[in-house]
Amino acid sequence: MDTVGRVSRFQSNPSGAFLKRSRAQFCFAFSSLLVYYEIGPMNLFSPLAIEPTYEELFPGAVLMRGLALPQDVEFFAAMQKVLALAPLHNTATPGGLPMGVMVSDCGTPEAFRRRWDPLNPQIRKLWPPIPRVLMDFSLRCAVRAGFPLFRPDSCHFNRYHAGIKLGIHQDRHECDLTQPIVSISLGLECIFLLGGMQRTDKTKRILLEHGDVIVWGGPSRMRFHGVLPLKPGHHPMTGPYRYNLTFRKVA
Ligand code: MD3
Ligand code: FE
Repeated sequence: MDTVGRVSRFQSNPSGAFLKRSRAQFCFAFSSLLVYYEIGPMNLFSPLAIEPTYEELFPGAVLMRGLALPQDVEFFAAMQKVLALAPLHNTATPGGLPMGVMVSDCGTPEAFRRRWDPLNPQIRKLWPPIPRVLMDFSLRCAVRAGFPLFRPDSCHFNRYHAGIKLGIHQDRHECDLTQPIVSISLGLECIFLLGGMQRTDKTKRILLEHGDVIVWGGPSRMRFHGVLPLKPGHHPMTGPYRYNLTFRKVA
């Protein structure tokens, strides 16, 4: 398998066993003491026991697997609150074709005005603000990856289901390209394609799973990228969906 992903992450576990991030547990009562067991090789079944990685895919592109896991419930709840105020909607490709990905956004009025889409005139309401927990986390991700000056003004949400993909593209509509983009994956896994500065450059395949974070900055900010059609599946938190959150400074 030449996809960068699960295999390399889990091979580094000392037990050598293939570990899933689900948790198996049982309890029993023993002379009025409640005894609590986690089943598994050592304690590695606990999601919190798997350390995040720090992988520089290319200069400026840092993958931190599992970094969002300890706060995944909080982040998902914060996103759901935003989506209640700014519902997911369909979008179109630059060529006007319908895209399968459902999207929504939050952020400042300035960012909203910069992004306002004449093709989607029904969206007139200003965006809700970026929830505090998400803003704080995105700043910490950027600092870790070497971008302490990151000041996002918006967060864009993508939701995928089985069969939905995102074609190869560049993100070049933001004003200040010295600002990185921070991306968080939640829910079903996907295979992410990371290319070069030309659309036709060969791409690297990267498995992105629940809780993975990537920071895109510096010389990697303009790399072409996309997502292969999602495999059907069920995730305990997100059901049949994969969500991706991208924090940006757009205005
Ligand atoms: C690489 N989203 O919303 S996030 C997008 O998984 C987008 O939904 C994908 O591409 C998704 O524009 C990928 C990762 C991402 C975001 C920005 C990048 C990768 C990037 C900018 C430069 C290079
Ligand atoms: Fe993109």
